[in-house]
Formats: sequence, structure tokens, C-alpha cells
Amino acid sequence: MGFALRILGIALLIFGLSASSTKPISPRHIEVVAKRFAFEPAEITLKRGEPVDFVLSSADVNHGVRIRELGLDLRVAKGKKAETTFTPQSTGTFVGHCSVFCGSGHGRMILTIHVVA
Ligand SMILES: [Cu+2]
Repeated sequence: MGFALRILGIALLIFGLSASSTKPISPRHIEVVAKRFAFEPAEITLKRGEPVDFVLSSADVNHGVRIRELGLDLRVAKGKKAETTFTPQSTGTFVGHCSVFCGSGHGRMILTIHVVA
């Protein structure tokens, strides 16, 4: 009885481990708020090869963010949300700027993305 249960337990454990290792990578959800004149958070860290479901929402006027090296180029209308998916392919620190002119502090709107292995 005890032995049979132990075998069953081991079988379930092995099944559980193999099932979890074959699970496809689900995109990581990242939400950034754009507001004159900053991104919140202003700095994020991602993993190389891990798909990201990136949502940009505007708390006021039209904004955007572009980081060419990461294939990220997204614009958001005032008060709305915009969404895109990308997968960072190389490690490093990438700096993105607001891609839509939004006022006197527009040039200071910076989003820094760190990609780690
Ligand atoms: Cu701007």
C-alpha cells in the first residue's frame, strides 16, 4: 500500500516535471505609462529570447516610444492604450525616446530597457 502510493507519487512527479518543461513560453506582460514628461516605470529589465507583450498607455496627450534595436515602435493616442509584441534578441542596455512630440519636455522622455541573458 505504502509502496504503491510512493510509486504513484514518483510517477506523478515525473509527469508534472515533463509537462511543465514542454510548456510554451507565454509572453511576459509589461505595462508602461507615458505622461508628460516621463515614462513610468522609466527603466525595465527583460530577458533575451523571452517574448514581451508590451502595453503603452497615455495618461495625457499623444506619445510613443521607439527603440530600433529591439524592433519596438509604438504610438499611443491621448488617454488610450496601445499594444505590441516583441522578443529581445540581444543583451545590452537600450534607450528609447518618446516618438511623438508632446511638449517642452519631450526630449527628456526616456525609457531604458535592459536585456539580460
Ligand atoms: Cu513626446
